[in-house]
Amino acid sequence: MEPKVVATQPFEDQRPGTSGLRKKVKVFQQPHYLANFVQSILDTQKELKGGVLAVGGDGRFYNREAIQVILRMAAANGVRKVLVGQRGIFSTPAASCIIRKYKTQGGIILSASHNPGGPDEDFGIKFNVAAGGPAPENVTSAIYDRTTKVDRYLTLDTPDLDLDRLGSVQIDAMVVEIIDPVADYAQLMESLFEFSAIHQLFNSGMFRMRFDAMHAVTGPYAVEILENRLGAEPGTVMNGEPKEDFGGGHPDPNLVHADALVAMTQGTDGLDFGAASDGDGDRNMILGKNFFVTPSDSLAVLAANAHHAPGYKDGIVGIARSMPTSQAADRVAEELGIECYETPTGWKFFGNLLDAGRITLCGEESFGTGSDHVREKDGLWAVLFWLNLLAVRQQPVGDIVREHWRRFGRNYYTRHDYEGVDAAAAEQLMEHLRILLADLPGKRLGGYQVEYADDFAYTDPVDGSRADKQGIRIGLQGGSRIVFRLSGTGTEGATLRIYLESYESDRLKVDRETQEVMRPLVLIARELAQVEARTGRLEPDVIT
Ligand code: VG1
Ligand code: CO
Repeated sequence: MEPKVVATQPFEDQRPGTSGLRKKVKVFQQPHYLANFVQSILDTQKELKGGVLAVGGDGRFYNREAIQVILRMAAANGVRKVLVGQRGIFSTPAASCIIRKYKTQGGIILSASHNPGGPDEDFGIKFNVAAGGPAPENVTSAIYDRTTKVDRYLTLDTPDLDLDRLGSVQIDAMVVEIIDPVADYAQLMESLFEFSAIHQLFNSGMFRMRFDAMHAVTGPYAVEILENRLGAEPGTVMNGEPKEDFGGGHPDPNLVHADALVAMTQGTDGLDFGAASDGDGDRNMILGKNFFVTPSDSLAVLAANAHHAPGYKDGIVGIARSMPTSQAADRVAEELGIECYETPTGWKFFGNLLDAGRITLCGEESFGTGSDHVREKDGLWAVLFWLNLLAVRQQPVGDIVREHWRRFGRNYYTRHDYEGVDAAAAEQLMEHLRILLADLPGKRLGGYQVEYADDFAYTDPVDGSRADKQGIRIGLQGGSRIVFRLSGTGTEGATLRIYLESYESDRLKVDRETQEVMRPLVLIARELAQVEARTGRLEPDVIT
């Protein structure tokens, strides 16, 4: 069949952010908008021609339509074969698993992650490379450059495919294989964790848990793994039915948006364990009875206990954390005598370190934890890792973390988000801070001496590539830090993130209330950045 050549014009706003291109659904629904971006991927990623591509998404509104567009364009552009998740579903970590396992030349993931879904909400698309991870900066730049010039795209006049039926079909010369989105991923999880020990824990009659899939993509994965394979009682997975609008909720696993789950872990009758994942299944929240594990602590605890899980029994080679993530993991790395890397925000920066075998574990403060088993952060993986740990150590979540603090000290940590701020005002606030930087070192802020202040820049130790302007970092004496960044995933206005960290080495002072401990730093940060004057906001919208 001859491809149909459609004339088009560039859109000016197709630069990928922290994790792909994210816009309102209405933006994606404009004629040619999605097609332009997909053609730009196909034009720049030459190995896709004659190669294999994985395609799937988090099931949100517009997922199915987008997949049909991508399939026709892939066929018209000479892709040999596409692996598609049944019903158009792949969680982000499962997509990474599929790309690696079947050695595809890359994958297209459709998701706006933790952002809400529905006709008036968000959609997103990103390209993952053959190693399974999000495209690195040079690839996203090439795709973006192409979007500024693209003047035609190729497609075919073929009917929609039935995405619900497993098996192989063809679009012209291209094979489309519709596969079970869960099986390969579940098998990978079985190879990493001690399923028999977790099974026993679930059947001990002494352990009660819930997993909140938030009506997002992890529902079918969690039901298969936790209930079917590990024998958790039916109903352990709540909100397990993926919905196009996530049931009207915000599929973001944190104390604010997963409040129903949080409530179930509280009180004398609280659950022993609660966990949740986000829209596309790459984030995780871990709760114990009356206990919230910060993502930064979670990374550190998993690193210190990795040898308890079969997949990591020989130990870990190194750790990486994104810059705003607390330095709790650094202390574990130091004790283990392994390297700890500090990278810019976004999982794409971990790819080279993982590929080069320099790190085994990595994580971000934004509820992201992962390892070299795939090239994305992985929500259910983190949950299973914790369950493995609980099964082996036979201790409550809170005890494990408190023990960790007594051993390593505690990095008190909080993030304050100001959402939907005027974009120009947010840029000016950052600019104002940049101007202050040079004079800060040596000065006193509140009771703290400033040790360093910079706009974080990163040189990748593997390929030497450089990323500038990755956030304002102010290091205070004693290991405390204030970090300012603007979000690169939002679709409306700007989101200002203020990350605060305070280190406590005194073993007797590690059980205090976080917001109370952080109060002085919060005030310093607000004053320094002139938050109220510049944004009109007295308090943040979300505190995590
Ligand atoms: C946020 C988080 C970042 C994460 C990114 C993608 O980015 O801060 O740590 O990697 O979301 O997460 P930003 O630019 O808004 O701060 V998600 O679960 O896509 O997948
Ligand atoms: Co996500």
